[in-house]
Amino acid sequence: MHKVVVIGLGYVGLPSAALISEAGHEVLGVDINEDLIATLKDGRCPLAEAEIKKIVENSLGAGRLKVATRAEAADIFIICVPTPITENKHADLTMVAGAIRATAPFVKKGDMVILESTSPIGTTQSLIAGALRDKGLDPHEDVDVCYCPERVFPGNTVNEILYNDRVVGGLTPRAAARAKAFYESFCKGEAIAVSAAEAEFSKLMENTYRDVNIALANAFAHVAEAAGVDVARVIAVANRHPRVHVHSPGPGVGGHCIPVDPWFVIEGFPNQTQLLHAARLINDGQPAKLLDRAEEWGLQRGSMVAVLGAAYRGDIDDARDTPTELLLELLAARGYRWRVHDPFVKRMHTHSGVAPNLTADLSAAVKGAAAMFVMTDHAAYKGLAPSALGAPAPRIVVDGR
Ligand code: SAJ
Repeated sequence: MHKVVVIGLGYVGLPSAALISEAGHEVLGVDINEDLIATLKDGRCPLAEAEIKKIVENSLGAGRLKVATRAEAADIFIICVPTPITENKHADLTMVAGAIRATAPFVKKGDMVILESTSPIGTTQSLIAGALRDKGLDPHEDVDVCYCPERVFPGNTVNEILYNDRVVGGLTPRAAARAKAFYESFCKGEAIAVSAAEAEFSKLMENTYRDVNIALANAFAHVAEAAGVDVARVIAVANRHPRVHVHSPGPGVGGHCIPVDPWFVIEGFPNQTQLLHAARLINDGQPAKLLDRAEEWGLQRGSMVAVLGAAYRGDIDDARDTPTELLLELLAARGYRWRVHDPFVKRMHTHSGVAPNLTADLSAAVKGAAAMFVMTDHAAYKGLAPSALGAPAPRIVVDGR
Protein backbone atom coordinates (compact mmCIF):
# COMPACT_ATOMS: atom_id res chain seq x y z
CA MET A 1 0.00 0.00 0.00
CA HIS A 2 1.21 3.48 -0.82
CA LYS A 3 0.84 7.02 0.36
CA VAL A 4 -0.59 8.89 -2.64
CA VAL A 5 -1.06 12.62 -3.20
CA VAL A 6 -3.50 13.60 -5.96
CA ILE A 7 -3.13 17.20 -7.14
CA GLY A 8 -6.21 18.74 -8.78
CA LEU A 9 -9.62 17.59 -7.49
CA GLY A 10 -11.80 18.08 -10.56
CA TYR A 11 -13.92 15.70 -12.63
CA VAL A 12 -11.00 13.25 -12.89
CA GLY A 13 -8.77 13.87 -9.86
CA LEU A 14 -11.52 13.70 -7.24
CA PRO A 15 -13.11 10.38 -8.27
CA SER A 16 -9.63 8.94 -8.93
CA ALA A 17 -8.48 9.94 -5.44
CA ALA A 18 -11.57 8.30 -3.93
CA LEU A 19 -11.12 5.07 -5.92
CA ILE A 20 -7.41 4.87 -5.06
CA SER A 21 -8.31 5.24 -1.38
CA GLU A 22 -11.02 2.56 -1.69
CA ALA A 23 -8.31 0.17 -2.93
CA GLY A 24 -6.53 0.59 0.41
CA HIS A 25 -3.94 3.28 -0.34
CA GLU A 26 -3.60 6.28 1.94
CA VAL A 27 -4.67 9.29 -0.14
CA LEU A 28 -4.38 13.05 0.25
CA GLY A 29 -6.30 15.09 -2.33
CA VAL A 30 -4.87 18.56 -2.92
CA ASP A 31 -6.46 21.58 -4.59
CA ILE A 32 -5.69 25.30 -4.53
CA ASN A 33 -9.44 26.09 -4.42
CA GLU A 34 -10.07 26.76 -0.72
CA ASP A 35 -13.87 26.70 -1.07
CA LEU A 36 -13.67 23.26 -2.66
CA ILE A 37 -11.43 21.96 0.13
CA ALA A 38 -13.81 23.39 2.75
CA THR A 39 -16.78 21.65 1.10
CA LEU A 40 -14.89 18.35 0.92
CA LYS A 41 -13.73 18.68 4.54
CA ASP A 42 -17.41 18.99 5.36
CA GLY A 43 -17.90 15.59 3.74
CA ARG A 44 -19.72 16.93 0.69
CA CYS A 45 -18.86 16.31 -2.98
CA PRO A 46 -19.66 19.27 -5.25
CA LEU A 47 -19.81 17.17 -8.44
CA ALA A 48 -23.31 16.22 -9.58
CA GLU A 49 -22.57 12.81 -11.15
CA ALA A 50 -24.33 10.38 -8.77
CA GLU A 51 -21.68 7.65 -8.74
CA ILE A 52 -18.87 10.16 -8.13
CA LYS A 53 -20.81 11.76 -5.29
CA LYS A 54 -21.42 8.38 -3.68
CA ILE A 55 -17.85 7.16 -3.80
CA VAL A 56 -16.29 10.52 -2.81
CA GLU A 57 -18.66 11.07 0.13
CA ASN A 58 -18.11 7.48 1.27
CA SER A 59 -14.35 7.72 1.33
CA LEU A 60 -14.41 11.19 2.94
CA GLY A 61 -16.86 9.93 5.59
CA ALA A 62 -14.78 6.86 6.34
CA GLY A 63 -11.65 9.01 6.68
CA ARG A 64 -9.88 7.11 3.89
CA LEU A 65 -9.62 10.20 1.70
CA LYS A 66 -8.15 13.35 3.25
CA VAL A 67 -7.94 16.74 1.55
CA ALA A 68 -5.77 19.85 1.89
CA THR A 69 -4.64 22.92 -0.02
CA ARG A 70 -0.98 21.85 0.24
CA ALA A 71 0.81 18.65 -0.72
CA GLU A 72 2.90 16.65 1.76
CA ALA A 73 5.45 13.85 1.61
CA ALA A 74 4.22 10.66 -0.13
CA ASP A 75 5.48 7.83 -2.38
CA ILE A 76 3.31 8.63 -5.39
CA PHE A 77 2.18 12.01 -6.73
CA ILE A 78 -0.51 12.26 -9.43
CA ILE A 79 -1.20 15.54 -11.23
CA CYS A 80 -4.75 15.94 -12.65
CA VAL A 81 -5.12 19.64 -13.42
CA PRO A 82 -6.79 21.24 -16.47
CA THR A 83 -4.83 21.93 -19.67
CA PRO A 84 -6.96 24.39 -21.66
CA ILE A 85 -6.05 26.21 -24.88
CA THR A 86 -5.54 29.93 -25.28
CA GLU A 87 -7.66 32.02 -27.63
CA ASN A 88 -4.93 31.53 -30.25
CA LYS A 89 -5.14 27.74 -29.89
CA HIS A 90 -1.90 27.27 -27.99
CA ALA A 91 -1.68 24.73 -25.17
CA ASP A 92 -1.94 26.52 -21.83
CA LEU A 93 0.23 24.49 -19.44
CA THR A 94 0.36 27.06 -16.64
CA MET A 95 -1.67 24.83 -14.30
CA VAL A 96 0.60 21.81 -14.85
CA ALA A 97 3.64 24.03 -14.31
CA GLY A 98 2.10 25.45 -11.12
CA ALA A 99 1.17 22.00 -9.84
CA ILE A 100 4.63 20.49 -10.30
CA ARG A 101 6.28 23.61 -8.87
CA ALA A 102 4.13 23.32 -5.72
CA THR A 103 4.69 19.57 -5.48
CA ALA A 104 8.40 19.22 -6.27
CA PRO A 105 9.54 20.31 -2.77
CA PHE A 106 7.81 17.20 -1.33
CA VAL A 107 9.24 14.72 -3.84
CA LYS A 108 12.20 12.65 -2.61
CA LYS A 109 14.43 9.94 -4.02
CA GLY A 110 12.48 6.73 -4.71
CA ASP A 111 9.09 8.43 -5.32
CA MET A 112 6.94 8.24 -8.46
CA VAL A 113 5.44 11.32 -10.14
CA ILE A 114 2.59 10.81 -12.64
CA LEU A 115 0.99 13.36 -14.96
CA GLU A 116 -2.60 12.52 -16.02
CA SER A 117 -3.61 15.86 -17.59
CA THR A 118 -3.99 15.76 -21.39
CA SER A 119 -0.78 17.36 -22.66
CA PRO A 120 1.26 17.99 -25.81
CA ILE A 121 3.81 15.34 -26.74
CA GLY A 122 6.99 15.93 -24.72
CA THR A 123 5.38 17.69 -21.74
CA THR A 124 6.31 15.01 -19.20
CA GLN A 125 9.94 15.22 -20.28
CA SER A 126 10.13 19.00 -20.45
CA LEU A 127 7.88 20.20 -17.62
CA ILE A 128 7.71 17.39 -15.07
CA ALA A 129 11.23 15.98 -15.42
CA GLY A 130 12.53 19.54 -15.81
CA ALA A 131 11.01 20.71 -12.51
CA LEU A 132 12.40 17.67 -10.66
CA ARG A 133 15.85 18.21 -12.14
CA ASP A 134 15.68 21.83 -10.93
CA LYS A 135 15.18 20.41 -7.41
CA GLY A 136 18.31 18.32 -7.77
CA LEU A 137 16.58 15.00 -8.54
CA ASP A 138 17.57 12.92 -11.57
CA PRO A 139 14.22 12.14 -13.31
CA HIS A 140 15.66 8.96 -14.86
CA GLU A 141 17.40 7.59 -11.79
CA ASP A 142 16.15 9.11 -8.53
CA VAL A 143 12.43 9.37 -9.35
CA ASP A 144 10.05 7.38 -11.61
CA VAL A 145 8.34 9.89 -13.91
CA CYS A 146 5.26 8.82 -15.87
CA TYR A 147 2.46 10.01 -18.12
CA CYS A 148 -0.80 8.07 -17.62
CA PRO A 149 -3.76 9.76 -19.35
CA GLU A 150 -7.29 9.68 -18.02
CA ARG A 151 -9.81 8.34 -20.56
CA VAL A 152 -13.16 8.73 -18.81
CA PHE A 153 -16.45 9.53 -20.48
CA PRO A 154 -18.23 12.18 -18.37
CA GLY A 155 -21.48 10.70 -17.08
CA ASN A 156 -19.89 7.27 -16.60
CA THR A 157 -16.72 8.37 -14.81
CA VAL A 158 -16.45 5.85 -11.98
CA ASN A 159 -17.05 2.83 -14.21
CA GLU A 160 -14.58 4.06 -16.76
CA ILE A 161 -11.82 4.71 -14.21
CA LEU A 162 -12.39 1.21 -12.87
CA TYR A 163 -12.83 -0.81 -16.06
CA ASN A 164 -11.09 0.99 -18.95
CA ASP A 165 -7.64 -0.21 -19.96
CA ARG A 166 -4.94 2.33 -19.09
CA VAL A 167 -1.96 3.49 -21.05
CA VAL A 168 0.98 3.98 -18.69
CA GLY A 169 3.97 5.79 -20.13
CA GLY A 170 7.30 5.96 -18.36
CA LEU A 171 10.34 8.12 -18.95
CA THR A 172 12.14 4.83 -18.29
CA PRO A 173 10.94 1.20 -18.58
CA ARG A 174 11.31 0.92 -14.79
CA ALA A 175 8.93 3.86 -14.30
CA ALA A 176 6.36 2.37 -16.73
CA ALA A 177 6.46 -1.01 -14.97
CA ARG A 178 5.95 0.65 -11.60
CA ALA A 179 3.00 2.71 -12.91
CA LYS A 180 1.48 -0.45 -14.39
CA ALA A 181 1.59 -2.19 -11.01
CA PHE A 182 0.11 0.87 -9.29
CA TYR A 183 -2.82 1.36 -11.74
CA GLU A 184 -3.59 -2.35 -11.67
CA SER A 185 -3.86 -2.08 -7.86
CA PHE A 186 -7.06 0.01 -8.19
CA CYS A 187 -8.26 -0.41 -11.82
CA LYS A 188 -9.75 -3.63 -13.15
CA GLY A 189 -8.68 -2.89 -16.74
CA GLU A 190 -5.23 -3.77 -18.04
CA ALA A 191 -2.45 -1.17 -17.86
CA ILE A 192 -0.28 -1.17 -20.97
CA ALA A 193 3.29 0.03 -20.48
CA VAL A 194 4.80 2.32 -23.15
CA SER A 195 7.05 5.38 -23.18
CA ALA A 196 5.83 8.73 -21.82
CA ALA A 197 5.78 10.31 -25.30
CA GLU A 198 3.83 7.36 -26.70
CA ALA A 199 1.28 7.69 -23.90
CA GLU A 200 0.95 11.45 -24.49
CA PHE A 201 0.39 10.89 -28.19
CA SER A 202 -2.07 8.03 -27.66
CA LYS A 203 -4.37 10.27 -25.60
CA LEU A 204 -4.25 13.01 -28.24
CA MET A 205 -4.73 10.42 -30.99
CA GLU A 206 -7.88 8.99 -29.36
CA ASN A 207 -9.63 12.34 -29.13
CA THR A 208 -8.37 13.53 -32.52
CA TYR A 209 -9.71 10.33 -34.05
CA ARG A 210 -13.12 11.24 -32.70
CA ASP A 211 -12.92 14.87 -33.83
CA VAL A 212 -11.90 13.93 -37.38
CA ASN A 213 -14.61 11.26 -37.61
CA ILE A 214 -17.27 13.70 -36.43
CA ALA A 215 -15.98 16.26 -38.96
CA LEU A 216 -16.28 13.59 -41.66
CA ALA A 217 -19.88 12.94 -40.63
CA ASN A 218 -20.55 16.70 -40.75
CA ALA A 219 -18.94 16.91 -44.21
CA PHE A 220 -21.15 14.01 -45.36
CA ALA A 221 -24.15 15.97 -44.06
CA HIS A 222 -23.13 19.00 -46.14
CA VAL A 223 -22.80 16.81 -49.25
CA ALA A 224 -26.14 15.12 -48.58
CA GLU A 225 -27.81 18.50 -48.23
CA ALA A 226 -26.36 19.69 -51.54
CA ALA A 227 -27.35 16.40 -53.19
CA GLY A 228 -30.84 16.50 -51.73
CA VAL A 229 -30.64 13.19 -49.87
CA ASP A 230 -31.28 12.34 -46.22
CA VAL A 231 -27.89 11.97 -44.51
CA ALA A 232 -29.27 10.00 -41.55
CA ARG A 233 -30.68 7.34 -43.87
CA VAL A 234 -27.45 7.13 -45.87
CA ILE A 235 -25.32 6.80 -42.71
CA ALA A 236 -27.63 4.10 -41.38
CA VAL A 237 -27.19 1.99 -44.51
CA ALA A 238 -23.45 2.70 -44.85
CA ASN A 239 -23.01 1.53 -41.25
CA ARG A 240 -24.42 -1.86 -42.22
CA HIS A 241 -20.99 -2.45 -43.82
CA PRO A 242 -19.00 -4.54 -41.34
CA ARG A 243 -16.00 -2.19 -41.29
CA VAL A 244 -17.71 1.21 -41.50
CA HIS A 245 -18.79 3.29 -38.50
CA VAL A 246 -19.76 6.78 -39.61
CA HIS A 247 -20.30 9.04 -36.58
CA SER A 248 -23.30 11.35 -36.12
CA PRO A 249 -23.37 14.81 -37.68
CA GLY A 250 -24.35 17.51 -35.22
CA PRO A 251 -24.03 21.13 -34.12
CA GLY A 252 -20.27 20.76 -33.57
CA VAL A 253 -18.22 19.17 -30.79
CA GLY A 254 -17.92 20.38 -27.24
CA GLY A 255 -16.42 19.31 -23.94
CA HIS A 256 -13.03 20.00 -22.45
CA CYS A 257 -11.26 17.44 -24.64
CA ILE A 258 -12.34 16.83 -28.23
CA PRO A 259 -12.36 20.48 -29.40
CA VAL A 260 -9.09 21.15 -27.54
CA ASP A 261 -6.76 18.17 -27.86
CA PRO A 262 -6.28 18.17 -31.66
CA TRP A 263 -4.84 21.68 -31.34
CA PHE A 264 -2.05 20.29 -29.13
CA VAL A 265 -0.99 18.11 -32.06
CA ILE A 266 -1.50 20.83 -34.67
CA GLU A 267 0.56 23.33 -32.65
CA GLY A 268 3.48 20.94 -32.34
CA PHE A 269 3.35 19.52 -35.87
CA PRO A 270 1.81 22.08 -38.24
CA ASN A 271 3.26 20.49 -41.38
CA GLN A 272 1.81 17.06 -40.68
CA THR A 273 -1.69 18.01 -39.57
CA GLN A 274 -3.66 19.56 -42.46
CA LEU A 275 -6.42 16.97 -42.03
CA LEU A 276 -6.67 17.61 -38.28
CA HIS A 277 -6.85 21.35 -38.86
CA ALA A 278 -9.58 21.03 -41.48
CA ALA A 279 -11.61 18.85 -39.09
CA ARG A 280 -11.40 21.46 -36.35
CA LEU A 281 -12.64 24.18 -38.71
CA ILE A 282 -15.52 22.00 -39.99
CA ASN A 283 -16.74 21.16 -36.49
CA ASP A 284 -16.43 24.71 -35.16
CA GLY A 285 -18.26 25.94 -38.28
CA GLN A 286 -21.42 23.92 -37.58
CA PRO A 287 -23.26 26.52 -35.44
CA ALA A 288 -22.87 29.09 -38.25
CA LYS A 289 -24.42 26.59 -40.68
CA LEU A 290 -27.45 26.28 -38.41
CA LEU A 291 -27.93 30.04 -38.07
CA ASP A 292 -27.38 30.61 -41.81
CA ARG A 293 -30.08 28.03 -42.50
CA ALA A 294 -32.57 29.81 -40.20
CA GLU A 295 -31.81 33.12 -41.93
CA GLU A 296 -32.38 31.50 -45.35
CA TRP A 297 -35.79 30.51 -43.99
CA GLY A 298 -36.52 34.13 -43.11
CA LEU A 299 -35.31 34.63 -39.55
CA GLN A 300 -35.01 38.38 -39.02
CA ARG A 301 -32.01 39.78 -37.13
CA GLY A 302 -33.06 41.43 -33.89
CA SER A 303 -35.68 38.80 -33.11
CA MET A 304 -35.81 36.54 -30.05
CA VAL A 305 -34.63 32.95 -30.45
CA ALA A 306 -34.84 29.92 -28.17
CA VAL A 307 -31.81 27.66 -27.84
CA LEU A 308 -32.54 24.17 -26.52
CA GLY A 309 -29.55 22.72 -24.73
CA ALA A 310 -26.45 24.23 -23.12
CA ALA A 311 -24.73 20.92 -22.26
CA TYR A 312 -22.19 19.80 -24.83
CA ARG A 313 -23.90 16.42 -25.11
CA GLY A 314 -27.08 14.75 -23.95
CA ASP A 315 -28.18 14.21 -20.35
CA ILE A 316 -25.13 15.67 -18.62
CA ASP A 317 -24.81 19.03 -16.82
CA ASP A 318 -21.45 19.90 -18.40
CA ALA A 319 -21.43 22.98 -20.65
CA ARG A 320 -17.67 23.36 -21.06
CA ASP A 321 -16.78 24.45 -24.60
CA THR A 322 -20.28 23.63 -25.73
CA PRO A 323 -21.23 24.36 -29.37
CA THR A 324 -24.11 26.37 -27.87
CA GLU A 325 -21.53 28.97 -26.85
CA LEU A 326 -20.38 29.38 -30.46
CA LEU A 327 -24.02 29.82 -31.49
CA LEU A 328 -24.55 32.48 -28.80
CA GLU A 329 -21.50 34.39 -30.00
CA LEU A 330 -22.94 34.41 -33.53
CA LEU A 331 -26.38 35.45 -32.25
CA ALA A 332 -24.76 38.32 -30.36
CA ALA A 333 -22.68 39.38 -33.36
CA ARG A 334 -25.74 39.37 -35.63
CA GLY A 335 -27.95 41.32 -33.21
CA TYR A 336 -30.33 38.63 -31.97
CA ARG A 337 -31.79 38.20 -28.49
CA TRP A 338 -31.96 34.70 -26.98
CA ARG A 339 -32.87 32.43 -24.12
CA VAL A 340 -31.17 29.10 -23.49
CA HIS A 341 -33.08 26.19 -21.99
CA ASP A 342 -31.36 23.29 -20.27
CA PRO A 343 -32.82 20.77 -17.83
CA PHE A 344 -29.44 20.08 -16.17
CA VAL A 345 -27.06 23.01 -16.64
CA LYS A 346 -27.50 25.61 -13.90
CA ARG A 347 -24.45 27.76 -14.65
CA MET A 348 -22.53 28.30 -17.84
CA HIS A 349 -19.22 30.09 -18.16
CA THR A 350 -18.58 31.63 -21.59
CA HIS A 351 -15.08 32.54 -22.81
CA SER A 352 -16.36 35.62 -24.61
CA GLY A 353 -18.48 36.76 -21.67
CA VAL A 354 -21.69 36.48 -23.70
CA ALA A 355 -24.65 36.02 -21.30
CA PRO A 356 -26.26 32.59 -21.60
CA ASN A 357 -29.70 33.71 -20.28
CA LEU A 358 -30.28 30.21 -18.94
CA THR A 359 -33.63 28.88 -17.83
CA ALA A 360 -34.91 25.45 -16.84
CA ASP A 361 -38.43 26.48 -17.92
CA LEU A 362 -39.01 25.36 -21.50
CA SER A 363 -42.15 27.42 -22.09
CA ALA A 364 -40.39 30.56 -20.82
CA ALA A 365 -37.51 29.90 -23.24
CA VAL A 366 -39.76 29.34 -26.24
CA LYS A 367 -42.38 32.06 -25.57
CA GLY A 368 -42.29 34.73 -28.27
CA ALA A 369 -39.28 33.15 -30.04
CA ALA A 370 -39.13 33.45 -33.82
CA ALA A 371 -36.87 30.41 -34.08
CA MET A 372 -35.77 27.47 -32.00
CA PHE A 373 -32.38 25.71 -32.24
CA VAL A 374 -31.98 22.22 -30.78
CA MET A 375 -28.31 21.98 -29.80
CA THR A 376 -28.13 19.11 -27.30
CA ASP A 377 -29.35 15.52 -27.59
CA HIS A 378 -31.02 15.49 -24.16
CA ALA A 379 -33.55 12.64 -23.96
CA ALA A 380 -36.16 15.24 -22.96
CA TYR A 381 -35.92 16.82 -26.43
CA LYS A 382 -36.46 13.60 -28.34
CA GLY A 383 -39.85 13.48 -30.02
CA LEU A 384 -40.81 16.75 -28.35
CA ALA A 385 -44.30 17.59 -29.63
CA PRO A 386 -45.18 21.25 -30.33
CA SER A 387 -47.95 20.92 -27.72
CA ALA A 388 -45.32 20.00 -25.09
CA LEU A 389 -43.51 23.32 -25.50
CA GLY A 390 -46.02 25.12 -23.28
CA ALA A 391 -46.00 28.09 -25.69
CA PRO A 392 -46.78 28.52 -29.38
CA ALA A 393 -44.07 26.74 -31.40
CA PRO A 394 -41.64 29.07 -33.18
CA ARG A 395 -42.15 29.24 -36.94
CA ILE A 396 -38.56 28.12 -37.61
CA VAL A 397 -37.12 25.02 -35.94
CA VAL A 398 -33.51 24.04 -36.65
CA ASP A 399 -32.62 20.65 -35.19
CA GLY A 400 -28.83 20.50 -34.85
CA ARG A 401 -29.05 16.88 -33.76
N1 SAJ B 1 -20.50 14.19 -31.05
C1 SAJ B 1 -21.01 14.31 -32.33
N2 SAJ B 1 -21.16 13.20 -33.09
C2 SAJ B 1 -20.82 11.96 -32.63
C3 SAJ B 1 -20.30 11.83 -31.34
C4 SAJ B 1 -20.14 12.96 -30.56
O1 SAJ B 1 -21.33 15.41 -32.79
O2 SAJ B 1 -20.99 10.99 -33.39
C5 SAJ B 1 -20.28 15.37 -30.23
C6 SAJ B 1 -20.96 15.34 -28.85
O3 SAJ B 1 -22.28 15.78 -28.93
C7 SAJ B 1 -20.07 16.27 -28.05
C8 SAJ B 1 -18.68 16.04 -28.65
O4 SAJ B 1 -18.90 15.41 -29.90
O5 SAJ B 1 -20.40 17.62 -28.24
C9 SAJ B 1 -17.74 15.24 -27.80
O6 SAJ B 1 -18.41 14.15 -27.21
P1 SAJ B 1 -17.82 12.69 -27.05
O7 SAJ B 1 -18.93 11.75 -27.14
O8 SAJ B 1 -16.70 12.46 -28.00
O9 SAJ B 1 -17.27 12.57 -25.57
P2 SAJ B 1 -16.48 13.42 -24.50
O10 SAJ B 1 -15.80 14.63 -25.05
O11 SAJ B 1 -17.40 13.61 -23.38
O12 SAJ B 1 -15.33 12.37 -24.02
C10 SAJ B 1 -14.22 12.11 -24.85
C11 SAJ B 1 -14.01 10.58 -24.88
N3 SAJ B 1 -13.02 10.26 -25.91
C12 SAJ B 1 -13.29 9.39 -26.92
O13 SAJ B 1 -14.36 8.84 -27.05
C13 SAJ B 1 -12.18 9.10 -27.86
C14 SAJ B 1 -13.55 10.11 -23.52
O14 SAJ B 1 -13.22 8.72 -23.52
C15 SAJ B 1 -12.30 10.91 -23.09
O15 SAJ B 1 -11.80 10.50 -21.83
C16 SAJ B 1 -12.72 12.34 -22.97
O16 SAJ B 1 -13.08 12.79 -24.29
C17 SAJ B 1 -11.54 13.10 -22.40
O17 SAJ B 1 -11.58 13.43 -21.20
O18 SAJ B 1 -10.53 13.27 -23.08
